[in-house]
Amino acid sequence: MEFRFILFLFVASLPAILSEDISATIVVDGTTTVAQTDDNFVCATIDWWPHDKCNYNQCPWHYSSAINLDLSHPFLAKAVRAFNRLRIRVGGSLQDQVLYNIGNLQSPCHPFRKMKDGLFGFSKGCLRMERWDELNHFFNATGVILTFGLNALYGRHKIKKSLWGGIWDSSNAQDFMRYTISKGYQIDSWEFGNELSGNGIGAHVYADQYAKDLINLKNIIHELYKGSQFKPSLVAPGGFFDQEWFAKLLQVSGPSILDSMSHHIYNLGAGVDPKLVSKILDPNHLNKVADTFSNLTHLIRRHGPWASAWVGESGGAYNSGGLHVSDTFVNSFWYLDQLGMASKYHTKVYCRQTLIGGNYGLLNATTYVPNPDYYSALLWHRLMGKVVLAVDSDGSPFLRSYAHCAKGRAGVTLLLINLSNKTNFIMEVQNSINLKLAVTEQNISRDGFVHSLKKTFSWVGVKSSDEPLFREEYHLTPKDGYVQSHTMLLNGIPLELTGAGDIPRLDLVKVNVKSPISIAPLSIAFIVFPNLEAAACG
Ligand SMILES: *[C@@H]1O[C@H](CO)[C@@H](O)[C@H](O)[C@H]1NC(C)=O
Ligand SMILES: *[C@@H]1O[C@H](CO)[C@@H](O)[C@H](O)[C@H]1NC(C)=O
Ligand SMILES: *[C@@H]1O[C@H](CO)[C@@H](O)[C@H](O)[C@H]1NC(C)=O
Ligand SMILES: *[C@@H]1O[C@H](CO)[C@@H](O)[C@H](O)[C@H]1NC(C)=O
Ligand SMILES: *[C@@H]1O[C@H](CO)[C@@H](O)[C@H](O)[C@H]1NC(C)=O
Ligand SMILES: CC(=O)N[C@H]1CO[C@H](CO)[C@@H](O)[C@@H]1O
Repeated sequence: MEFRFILFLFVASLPAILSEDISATIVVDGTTTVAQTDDNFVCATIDWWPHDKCNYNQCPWHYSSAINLDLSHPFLAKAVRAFNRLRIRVGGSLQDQVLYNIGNLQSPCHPFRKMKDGLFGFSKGCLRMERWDELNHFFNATGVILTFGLNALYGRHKIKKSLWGGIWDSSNAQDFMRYTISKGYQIDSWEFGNELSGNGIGAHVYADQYAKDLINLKNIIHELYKGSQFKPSLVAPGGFFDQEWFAKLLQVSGPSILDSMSHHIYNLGAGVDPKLVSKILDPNHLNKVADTFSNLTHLIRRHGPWASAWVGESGGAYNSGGLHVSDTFVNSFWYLDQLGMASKYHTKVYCRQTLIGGNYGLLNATTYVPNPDYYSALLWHRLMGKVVLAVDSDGSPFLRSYAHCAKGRAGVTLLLINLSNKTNFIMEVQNSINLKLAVTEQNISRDGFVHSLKKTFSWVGVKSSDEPLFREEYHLTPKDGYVQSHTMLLNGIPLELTGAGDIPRLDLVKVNVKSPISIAPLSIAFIVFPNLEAAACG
């Protein structure tokens, strides 16, 4: 027997300049699982860029790379620990020039240096094992779930322009993995290569060769982890989606080689683009990338149903992000919308470029103080469970809505994003009388209809219907109403580190469930309905 639970929200838009009220409905279907993310969907990256990586006369990386990040900075550990378990991916453009200082490596162990004809303008760089130890101690102490991106160009040579050929030489990576295992360092997944797919960014490799190298790497992982309880998964290619190249990679590598297909997203344009803010607030622009998600979903279903989809790196604006955009409140419209959209399209993990470094860091690269998106990530992580529910909205495209089962408890969490600078969206949570309408529209059989009436609005753990029920609201707005503020307000209170450098509490506001929900212009809200019993959230 199917019980349908439907959360029926009536939306009335109240434009500041009084004209007609527009009313619409948002329907959350609590009976159907649209998709499921990984338990640890939110992920952030640590890159390899040295302090002298510059774009547009800015050098926003400072000392934030895997090689020189200050791991003893108290804000860093606190920011990571606040997630309980944060997924981190170590990788980025220079990944395919990293040497591991272990085993028979013949080259001296130098850091990255500027080099005119080097890939991305830098020489090869080297990771000392002492530093690798430090990183792992940090990851272990802060509960990090680690994806490490391996150098996939090692042993290859440039054939012409950006095309690289030859077989991947696994020796240095093998020695590195062997060392990692001998130390007992937990690696969740090994990723192979960075942005070498399709036409590549700095370099590219043909998909059939890449696929053969993946088979080799899978065998190596299998061998090296023979005695281990946990076997890391294999993730690739960590590049931009290219239909033909991605399909070929799955076809040639074959069943069960690749566990996750990772792709990168920079859908806002260059960091210096003066239109960044207007693109972020434009629903049509935000929607464009849905095509990539959708195509990847179909491609995996068709050519490699054993693999899942990951966003391995996504920073919004490329070339280190946009100053006073990526690091300010307005970026959360893009970021949270991305998390919502990616989950709907079966993405298991979404890695934000970066945890720290560039203009798009969740943490400021010099002060290690969280930027607004840090809090958006944390709220998502704490409130949005892994089951994605269907949301139907016939309202304004400026009001974007996503619904998941609540995290770690009963109920449903809604994410509502108001891109409009002039419309206040008022929603009424309808009672069971109005629900009847919704159910009728769903064409449910007579028998189902009776049951659904009883079940549609079933509040968990409530004996008396007179007892007031609450929902929990988290409203995010920019300080002083300025969308490019570096400070985000939660329910009107600035989110700032405490005097001791701790992440502040993320305090909710309790609201009677029958009162209307109001989403102010240019604001974002998470609304938790802890008492809603949705079948899909069982
Ligand atoms: C990680 O930390 C746990 C407890 O904090 C400890 O038991 C374990 O040995 C550590 N593992 C490594 C590889 O450092
Ligand atoms: C998605 O697939 C459609 C149909 O094959 C194609 O027209 C479109 O260009 C693809 N988009 C992307 C981003 O791959
Ligand atoms: C980091 O913080 C410093 C000091 O507050 C500020 O000057 C700088 O603009 C911030 N960087 C970014 C990218 O927000
Ligand atoms: C809203 O945004 C539009 C387009 O950016 C702008 O022209 C208009 O002045 C803004 N209105 C308000 C009330 O801020
Ligand atoms: C419900 O009924 C309408 C009109 O009769 C029809 O167009 C629609 O396809 C039906 N939906 C379902 C899910 O059966
Ligand atoms: C329907 C509505 O309110 N549209 C407005 C949404 O906000 C954008 C910019 O923030 C305006 O340009 C629209 O007119």
